[in-house]
Amino acid sequence: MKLFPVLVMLTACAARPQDLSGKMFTFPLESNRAHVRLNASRLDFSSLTLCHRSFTDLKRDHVLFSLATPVHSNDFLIFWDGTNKEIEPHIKDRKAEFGGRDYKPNMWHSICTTWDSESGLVQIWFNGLPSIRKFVSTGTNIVGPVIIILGQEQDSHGGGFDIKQSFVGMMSDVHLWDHILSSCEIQNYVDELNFTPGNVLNWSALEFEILDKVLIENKLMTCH
Ligand SMILES: *[C@@H]1O[C@H](CO)[C@@H](O)[C@H](O)[C@H]1NC(C)=O
Ligand SMILES: *[C@@H]1O[C@H](CO)[C@@H](O)[C@H](O)[C@H]1NC(C)=O
Ligand SMILES: [Ca+2]
Repeated sequence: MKLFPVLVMLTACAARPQDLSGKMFTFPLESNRAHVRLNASRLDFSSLTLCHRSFTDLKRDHVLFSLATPVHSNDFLIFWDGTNKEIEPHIKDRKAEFGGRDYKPNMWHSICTTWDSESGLVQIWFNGLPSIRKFVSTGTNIVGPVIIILGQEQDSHGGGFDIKQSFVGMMSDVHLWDHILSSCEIQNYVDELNFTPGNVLNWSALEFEILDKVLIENKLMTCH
């Protein structure tokens, strides 16, 4: 009896875009299986901006966003390195390291990452504060049959998950654009004001599939 609505919801998830405004994905346990697979509306990027909010109490390494192609399993990866305490955007299997960020446990953090293939520069905006711009990879687009996964880090195209890099916690407001946002647009995202949703991944019209134990819950956790 209790199973029935869950099954209906899972079928609906895979079938058509859902408006996840005010909602979050909850990844409630450490595993090498639980993840969400997102469908992107484009498969060729000469530049991009990714924004997301996450909440965790993990102290170890963990993934925040994993985009793989058959050629590069870390074609576009956002990773927290728990040993060196730095946020690492990986692009085309090369990484940039951003240390000195106040990545406190048990609170929401918004992270936006921009990259463009012409300059090869990557920059992060951590809770709205911009980093320096670092060179990571230039020349070629991120292109191909992309597989985008939340909750697990891909060491191969769509697989190769490592429980010790899995994400446990909550994730929300994932947007991906095929261009670099202005600093004002990023600030609007960070402050949860009006902004143009991602044209590649749109949290208000998200196509996704949940595999194993990931829940959709309301994000509001404070009393108003
Ligand atoms: C999403 O992608 C999967 C394969 O990755 C595909 O089977 C599914 O039909 C796609 N869903 C939508 C709504 O496009
Ligand atoms: C995002 O989804 C919302 C809700 O469906 C829609 O109104 C909006 O046009 C979409 N934005 C983009 C850029 O696709
Ligand atoms: Ca890995």
